[in-house]
Amino acid sequence: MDMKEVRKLFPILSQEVNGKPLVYLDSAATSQKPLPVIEALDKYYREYNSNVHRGVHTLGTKATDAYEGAREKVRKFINAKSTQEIIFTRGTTTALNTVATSYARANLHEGDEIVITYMEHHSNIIPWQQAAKYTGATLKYIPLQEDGTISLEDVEKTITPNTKIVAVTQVSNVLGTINPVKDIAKIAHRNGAVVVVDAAQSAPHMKIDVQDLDCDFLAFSGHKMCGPTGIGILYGKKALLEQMEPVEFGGEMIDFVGLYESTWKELPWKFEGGTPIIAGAIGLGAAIDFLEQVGLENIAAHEHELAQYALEQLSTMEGLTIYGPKERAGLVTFNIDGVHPHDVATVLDAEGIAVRAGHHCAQPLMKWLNVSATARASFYLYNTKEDIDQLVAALRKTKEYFDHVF
Ligand code: 7TS
Repeated sequence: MDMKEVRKLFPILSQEVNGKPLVYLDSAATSQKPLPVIEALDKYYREYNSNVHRGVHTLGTKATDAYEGAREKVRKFINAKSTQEIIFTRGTTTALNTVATSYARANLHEGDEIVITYMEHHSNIIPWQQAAKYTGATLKYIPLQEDGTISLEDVEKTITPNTKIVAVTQVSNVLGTINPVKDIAKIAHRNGAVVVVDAAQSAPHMKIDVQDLDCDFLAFSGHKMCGPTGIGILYGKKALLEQMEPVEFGGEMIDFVGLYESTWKELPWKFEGGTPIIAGAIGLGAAIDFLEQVGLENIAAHEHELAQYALEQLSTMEGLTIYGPKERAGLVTFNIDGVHPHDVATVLDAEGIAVRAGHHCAQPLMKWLNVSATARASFYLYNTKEDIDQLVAALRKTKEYFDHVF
């Protein structure tokens, strides 16, 4: 599918903001939604809204089929062996917390190590800090090289036979760094550790094969990949999920409830307490169909071209610092000398351009970069080179304005 045609499927993009055509460059925070996803949600609520796994009535059966059908789409999307390994969660944050609460607390002890990197999102830092506090384990960081990548040498040095968990992002939401997760998994496994992959910024943009990566757990969010908010995925190897205790207890997740003891349903439902995220899962299923129709390879190639074009254009601007390596995913994080990124984002907004400014939920990385905040432009399948031209022109204007005024 031609990307110009793909863009037309996103109704929100054809509006004006502050009198200018909207240029949406904040997809790393959340992506926009295409018509097939909006229509799938609309159809569910109009035609077969019902709770799942309970009644035998027709709408209930339709909703259950759609909900479980979405699970199979996710399974195929990441090439998991079984739908029992696919747990619907509220998002990446909930998925990572499930592993840190259930797996880590039961399996870690004093003297054990949890290894993460300096480029993690807070969602892949704080659950491990908490797990370390609870179990007496130590949290260790794989250092970054000057360009914002990690070297396998440093991975080898940081992971030891005491390491029980290695949790790493596949793509940095700030630097755009793409981490060698498969190699990291090999090193972790050689030392007897399990590997948790934060795929929040990779699953929307590149083909993921959990069997090829050989990761033990993997987490991602629907809302960053054209799906609705409030739905995400925890993938886990069946053997590990089977030995884990649920985190939430209540309806839907039980097999038998006695007065003082209860037993759980089999996987994956033992981790899905309460009425599940039915519309969210159906919307995510539609998003996966859509992304696969466009082709993950095409999306990755398109974004690579945009990122390289943006780097080329922005590196011609004096007084602009770009963070992260040259070979990167589809986002560019930067600062203009002497201008606070919030001011940059405010001026860009007046031009109809949406970028993110702040610490991007990565304060340890901000510390490493020696900044308090940055601006970030992030791209997705609907962005164009013209969007980047608009960004560059608006940034030149911003710079001239602040050079002139201050
Ligand atoms: N991990 C990474 C790498 C992320 O980029 C994000 C969200 C999360 C985890 C958390 O995902 P959630 O869906 O559970 O919130 N990242 C961003 C961002 O970069 N700007 O806004 C949200």
